[in-house]
Amino acid sequence: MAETVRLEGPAFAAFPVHSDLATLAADFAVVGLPIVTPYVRALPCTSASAPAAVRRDSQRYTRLSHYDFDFGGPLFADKNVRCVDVGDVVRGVEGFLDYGRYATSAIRKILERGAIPIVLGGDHATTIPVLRAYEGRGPVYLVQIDAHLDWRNDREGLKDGLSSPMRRASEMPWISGMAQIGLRGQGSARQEEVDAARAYGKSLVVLAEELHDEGMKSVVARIPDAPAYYLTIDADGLDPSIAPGVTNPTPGGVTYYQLFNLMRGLAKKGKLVGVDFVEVMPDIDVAGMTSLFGARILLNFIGVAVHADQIGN
Ligand SMILES: [Mn+2]
Repeated sequence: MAETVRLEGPAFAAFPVHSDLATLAADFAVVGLPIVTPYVRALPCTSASAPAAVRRDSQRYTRLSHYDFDFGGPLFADKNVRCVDVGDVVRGVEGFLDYGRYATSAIRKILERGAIPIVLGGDHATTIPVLRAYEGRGPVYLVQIDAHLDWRNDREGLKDGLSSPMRRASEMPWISGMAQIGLRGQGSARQEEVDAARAYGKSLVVLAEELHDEGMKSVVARIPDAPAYYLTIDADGLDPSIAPGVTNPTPGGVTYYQLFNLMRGLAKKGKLVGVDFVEVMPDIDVAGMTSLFGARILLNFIGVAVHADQIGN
């Protein structure tokens, strides 16, 4: 069995659709992975519909030749940047872990074709099969925006769920370290998870309060230099005033310009090799603000890579 990739509905930012991964010829490939962790004791999760919501709201950002004041010119700098939407890796009757294997296979094919994955989750379990696809492409430094540590070894016996992505990443030899930015309040972590992250020794934890005190530029300076950075954005890491459509809205989160400055700072240090935006709950979102934010910030990710001359000609 192999994964099936297909798009129903509008493409992200009206990009061309190209679902045949074997013949992909792109700099950036948007892909939806509607992964939802099957925890029994958990709040309802509707992130399976998030890729469609982010794509819907991305239609507002299709004036790519217009002046973008956040970039001092067009978002893609009038360069030839090949962006496609490959669609979603289709969910069938297979189980959670088998679907994860399909996701890894799809991301691996995107990387083999030389494209940078722009991943629409899914809950935060999405990041685990995505990072597995980077095996052999390390070292990759992982940067996480999140309210939570996500370091549970397992929950309900499940090791690849949304409470465990950073723990699983810590076990991948090609992941050289991680910065965890925006932590605050309560999540699934207990003292033992905090201790485990500390014992790992390569996790730079930046509390939300520290970020607000010192500013993102100072935080970026603390992130180790690396040849490659992968960015995972949990919507609940953002402030709920700009991203309310999450299971656990927690005051004090990361702002738009902090996240934007993080991307620009990372692009000066190393190559941006992938991004995901996860944990959006479209059914409890407010006027689509969270999916709209996701659409904008993922376009910014592409724009930052282009403006840093990493991509395009
Ligand atoms: Mn998370």
